[in-house]
Amino acid sequence: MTQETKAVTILVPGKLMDHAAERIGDEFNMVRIPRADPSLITEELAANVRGIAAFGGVNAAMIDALPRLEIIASFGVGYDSVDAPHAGARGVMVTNTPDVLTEEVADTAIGLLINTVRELPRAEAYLREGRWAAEGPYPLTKATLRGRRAGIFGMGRIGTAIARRLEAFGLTVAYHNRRRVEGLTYDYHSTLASLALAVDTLICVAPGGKATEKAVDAAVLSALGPDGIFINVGRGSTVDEAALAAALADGTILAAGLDVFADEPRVPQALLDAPNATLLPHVASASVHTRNAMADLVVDNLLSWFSDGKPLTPVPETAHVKYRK
Ligand code: NAP
Ligand code: 8YV
Repeated sequence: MTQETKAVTILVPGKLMDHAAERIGDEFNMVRIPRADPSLITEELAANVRGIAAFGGVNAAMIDALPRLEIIASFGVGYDSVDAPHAGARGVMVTNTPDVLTEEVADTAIGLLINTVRELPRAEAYLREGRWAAEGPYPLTKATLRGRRAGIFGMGRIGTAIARRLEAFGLTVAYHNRRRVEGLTYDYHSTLASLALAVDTLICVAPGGKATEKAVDAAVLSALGPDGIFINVGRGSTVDEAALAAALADGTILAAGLDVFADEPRVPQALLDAPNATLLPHVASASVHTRNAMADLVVDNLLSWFSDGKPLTPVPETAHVKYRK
């Protein structure tokens, strides 16, 4: 703890992991409010807050309500709920938590893929319901991983970690990004539709936000085809959920595995009702080990900014923001 940072007021709107809150309380003058709502900003907060540690969204109005704000340290690698372009225009630095969760999220993506393809959660429910003893073996699964062609939508840090695992499982890998990744030998597709046509297993790990909104739509699902498996560990906003529910119901695709939804924690009834959907409550990074590492990176970004004058993991939209020293 330094005298310098102890005088700095950090606002924590809404919930934040205890591990992060304890460290922020030790190192800074931490103030908590129930949510990131500009109507909760008193004159005193407006005069003093220089940093935000955010688990959830921070919009333009919230940024504008804090004239002395210098940095928003966001919890999570995806920061679509933070208005980073507005922060950048206001000279406010935004940081996220890349890398420390990459392998965990990739592990979960593979687990979700296998659960979806081989119906393991349904097979376990069958056993627990006493049906194995009463009715005999669980039916053979229609799908297998064997011979599958995987396509990754969002071949970044996590996409690459998923691709490595898929290769080890014997699947072929192709991908779609806005730009080809130099040095990567997987087949590149300049459109999502072309990728979906070329593969039977589409894994979305692209960021949310306007640029990807409902990118996985009826046409993409139809291109994936009747043997198609769709996995989403990116953001729910990237999928047209009504089109997905319809595609699962009418056999346009075979099955889906989803960790993320457009309006969390609300999950559309049509997806809850779909027996061929495997659903998780946004848990891809949710181990104590990895969430603690993410929490540490949130606090370390604040400490680095206020002690050394620079962020550790700035997001591209605020890369131009002048460092403090
Ligand atoms: P990353 O390294 O920045 O990778 C993102 C990839 O998506 C990049 O390769 C990027 O390539 C591509 N991309 C971005 N915008 C695109 C667009 N409009 N169209 C096509 N491709 C696009 O990020 P990461 O660390 O791998 O994380 C990826 C995302 O995973 C996060 O943003 C977050 O939403 C999600 N996530 C979810 C969980 C969870 O709990 N389920 C956990 C962690 C992360 P180009 O720039 O060339 O397009
Ligand atoms: C977290 C995530 O669950 O890092 C991300 O982008 O989606 C997850 O790791 C989320 O950030 C918690 O708010």
